[in-house]
Amino acid sequence: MASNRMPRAPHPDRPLALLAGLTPKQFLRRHWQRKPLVIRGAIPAFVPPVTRAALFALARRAGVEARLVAHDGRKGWTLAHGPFAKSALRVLGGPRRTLLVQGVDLHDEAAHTLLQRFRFVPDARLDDLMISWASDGGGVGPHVDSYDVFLLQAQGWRRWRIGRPKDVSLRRGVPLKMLRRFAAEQEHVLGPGDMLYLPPNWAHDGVAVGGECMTCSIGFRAPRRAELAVELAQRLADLDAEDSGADRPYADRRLAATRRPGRVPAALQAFAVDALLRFVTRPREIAAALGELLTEPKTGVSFPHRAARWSRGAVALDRRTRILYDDEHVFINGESYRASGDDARLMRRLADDRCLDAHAVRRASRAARLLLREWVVAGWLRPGAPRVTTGAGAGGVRPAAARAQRSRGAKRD
Ligand SMILES: [Mn+2]
Repeated sequence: MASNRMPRAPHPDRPLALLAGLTPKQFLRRHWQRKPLVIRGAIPAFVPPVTRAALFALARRAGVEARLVAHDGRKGWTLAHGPFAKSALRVLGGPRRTLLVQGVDLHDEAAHTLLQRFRFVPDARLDDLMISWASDGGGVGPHVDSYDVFLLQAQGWRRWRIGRPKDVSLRRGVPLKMLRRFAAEQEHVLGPGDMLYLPPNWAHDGVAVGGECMTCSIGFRAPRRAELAVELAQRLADLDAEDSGADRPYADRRLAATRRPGRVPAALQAFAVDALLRFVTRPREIAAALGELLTEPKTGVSFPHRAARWSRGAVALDRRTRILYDDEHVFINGESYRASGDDARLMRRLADDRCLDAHAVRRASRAARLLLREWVVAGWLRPGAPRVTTGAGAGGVRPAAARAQRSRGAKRD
């Protein structure tokens, strides 16, 4: 990634080293949600998006989701949640320790750039980049996740033991979700630039071997049916609450005197069914609510407002901005806009490329430019071309420099 523009979403029919020479289309057909894939040299000469020092610094920051896992002979497994004091991170100096930092892509431009390589999967499915650092022998024990994941080895070596669990019962008395019994079907030792794809519900146990290591987890999200239904219904209910005509209470003007006061009136049962039906028979509003829900910024994310100097010229989305679209709407950071014609095409391009060049902006309608300006002021959009960093530290350190930094890092903090 030597170019200074944001990498475009990979072409579905182009073979990728990232997918062991498969095209995204082939990978999705053969492996996605079906079977694991081990990819040697997925990213040759891979430079980790952050250094160990930068990762540890993130774990100390408020608003960053971090966990520390230790496995000691006497104390067994222990788990602590961040943000961590500098002194708390000293335990990482011992063996069998793991530091997990969630959502690194929200905090680091190079991590965000790395995720762009996986955009052959829709953004609506992409969750975040988690980075785990482990000292020798470190891991989080055998477990099962309900999501797809790419495990990209960033530095050092990790031994993965994987298999379909025959018994999903969990170990008791440990602070982490850990399988009671686990027999591996396959074992793979991954080095820098190697990657393992795992479908949901495959048991896995990864342990740092031959010293410390760092692993990037590219995780996906899949809403649960009931949870999604509740959230969508809530949003539709909020819409109805604004319109009293749409949210009339149950009425029974023809109520007959009863001798069985304990019985639920049939009319009230019908009213309940009708109440739910009125939610499910609004596909357009459901689509809008879904888009808003999917682009809701992650917890803890806030955007820096800036003065509206911008009126034309290239723009790029802030890495924390979530943007999606459907046939009728553009959704950005939890808000929906109706869009059609040329303006819709422009906004879709912004969503797919995460930037617009000066030429595209110049051709936009006045209304579209005003909207873009609003987003600049809100901090969702940045004037100028996209910033691209491809490695540890700000400004994209080249592989050689990063390696020097690594060997210098013998001191633990
Ligand atoms: Mn896992």
